[in-house]
Amino acid sequence: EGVGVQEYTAVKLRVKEWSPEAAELVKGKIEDDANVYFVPATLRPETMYGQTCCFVGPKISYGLFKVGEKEYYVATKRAAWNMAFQGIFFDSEHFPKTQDQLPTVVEAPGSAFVGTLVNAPLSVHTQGIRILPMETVSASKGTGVVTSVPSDSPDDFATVTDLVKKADYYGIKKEWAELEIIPVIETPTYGKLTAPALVKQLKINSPKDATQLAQAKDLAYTEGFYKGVMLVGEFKGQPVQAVKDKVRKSLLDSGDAFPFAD
Ligand code: A2H
Repeated sequence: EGVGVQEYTAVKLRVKEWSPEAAELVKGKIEDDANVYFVPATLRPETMYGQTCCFVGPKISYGLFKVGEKEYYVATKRAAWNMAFQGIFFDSEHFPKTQDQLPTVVEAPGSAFVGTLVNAPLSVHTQGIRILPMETVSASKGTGVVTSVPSDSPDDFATVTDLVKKADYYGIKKEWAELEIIPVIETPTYGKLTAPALVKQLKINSPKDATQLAQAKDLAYTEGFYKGVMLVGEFKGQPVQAVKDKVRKSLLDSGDAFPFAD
């Protein structure tokens, strides 16, 4: 964003099954019993119950970075470099002096990972969710990975709608983008599905309607934070404002997420 620091929650989405292309790429490069995680950065940890897929930029370059014993993160090189400075995967002894010294085992465009099945913490879709393409992911923000909560993020809803409509064009299976969108937060103005309501109200037709999407995003965020009530999970029935930090802490404590500043 240029100025200031965002305090994100980076959620750990463990790979259950690689896309055929990614399976080829990682073959022989990582242990058979390694844990690999996509690590989307979010500002709305309280919405993670509603994750239905996870986005990468198809043309953005990603790395698989070794972060520990048989443990790897998928993110942009820029994000991995930031993580190194935040002590997320380095002791001072092995600190990389340049980005080229990051422990990168594979580098590939996001498109190579599309179709990969990951386990998303807190999501009601416990069988896993798919890695899917989102053209509007920014390479210079967060980790370059964005988990999708179409109930509460207008950007995510506009993108999954487009993916379902043009599944063949995107080279995906329609059902990957069509997981059920469950209500996560209720607000007085937009009801139980804030993002779909706003996308309809502002007549947003495409993930590229940047101006209306920015407006929808602001409205959704403000309404959700100040007037939202949780409809699922451990804090069901409680105001978002009161539980946002509790959901975050719970994800951090269980080891399903880590703090990430950018
Ligand atoms: B949020 P800010 Cl439910 N490119 O998480 C594009 N978008 C990115 C990104 C990137 N590189 N990295 C993170 N994001 C998204 C949940 C969510 C988010 C909901 C509602 C609104 C919302 C589920 N997606 O964001 O520009 C991530 O999506 C709207 C503020 O750093 C992250 O939080 O302020 C948010 O944008 C970070 O946006």
